[in-house]
Amino acid sequence: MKFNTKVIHGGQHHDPSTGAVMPPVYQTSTFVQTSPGRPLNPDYEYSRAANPTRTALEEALASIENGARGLAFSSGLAATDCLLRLFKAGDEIIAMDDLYGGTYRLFTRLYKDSGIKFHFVDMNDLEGFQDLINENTKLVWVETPTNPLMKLADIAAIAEITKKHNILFAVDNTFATPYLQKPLDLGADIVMHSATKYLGGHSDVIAGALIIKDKVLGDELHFKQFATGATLGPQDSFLVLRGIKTLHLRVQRHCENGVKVAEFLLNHPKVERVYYPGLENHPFHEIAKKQMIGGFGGMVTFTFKSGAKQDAISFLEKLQVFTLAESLGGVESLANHPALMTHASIPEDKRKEVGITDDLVRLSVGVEDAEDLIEDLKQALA
Ligand code: P1T
Repeated sequence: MKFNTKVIHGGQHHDPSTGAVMPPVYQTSTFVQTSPGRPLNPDYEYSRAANPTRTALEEALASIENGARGLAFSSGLAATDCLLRLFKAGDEIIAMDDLYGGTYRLFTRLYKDSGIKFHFVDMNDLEGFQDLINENTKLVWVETPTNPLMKLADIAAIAEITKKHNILFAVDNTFATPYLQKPLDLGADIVMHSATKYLGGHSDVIAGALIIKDKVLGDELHFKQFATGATLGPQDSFLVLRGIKTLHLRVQRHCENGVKVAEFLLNHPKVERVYYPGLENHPFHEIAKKQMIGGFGGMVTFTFKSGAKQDAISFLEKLQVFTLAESLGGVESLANHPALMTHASIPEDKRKEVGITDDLVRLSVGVEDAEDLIEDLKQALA
């Protein structure tokens, strides 16, 4: 089945009891047993373990990412947290040096006393990255493109190294979506999503996902999910499943508008630097062309010639079509100031070190008419 068919039919079955075309929202916490320990339907006894609406979503997730098992969580961070439960004191994790602020906070603050050692490295320095690998290294974690600096990591090249050393390799595929990039096909073991973003697509749900290539590892993670409990409820599972059905159409338009916005900003006299992997001058454009198939997404980040924080703030306050808000990947265009908003949990010196400056603005370009978006940017930059 091709991707555009999978988003609609992948892993989906008509409801067996009613023939409903869409899976009903099974708003139930528990399921009937005919005898102790013998549920009426052997797949369902309690919704923390499994719920049919969540199953429908999980099967769709596995289908669109080409994995053996999908798991749906109550947030992207809950999905990442569940993955981290595979590791113990003494283990080491190598992560990319530009990550969503909440992921960085989870790694550096929540897991500070866990005994797990985190390294944050430039994943494009493959030699430096390999030098860090030792017998305790258990996981490599990348976001590509990264939030907010749009750095890329070469998934196939990293997978070759992790395979050689028998290390798990996880990719946060939130920005690219499986429409543009399929990490499991490129050699990764696990894909993570903030399904709050493009998969849901309508800014109306907080959700997360893990998609695992290997069934045995998928089952182990399902056990951890069931035993800790950060599962996605039936109503939210329904919303993400509905979002996925138009993922291909939405992402196409996000990409078209993303290019137009990036090119407009590139030629604007007040703009210093535009971070968009589709631009030829983007430092990782060649990797983007290799692993992002069909477009470069709808996320665009830029800085001001003046370098002034106040210019970024005034611009954000003047926007009218773009909404100033955290999050991304919805149909509506959003704008964000990473240093004061989504990445404020990263200490200032670390932010500066990676390039999250006070004049940096991140745009999630939506699916509105591109002319209206550009007019809005023009008036806010004036
Ligand atoms: O918010 P949540 O669903 O828990 O997902 C966390 C997360 C993980 N990975 C990436 C790349 C993300 O962008 C996020 C969430 N990001 C935002 C809320 C934001 O505005 O950047």
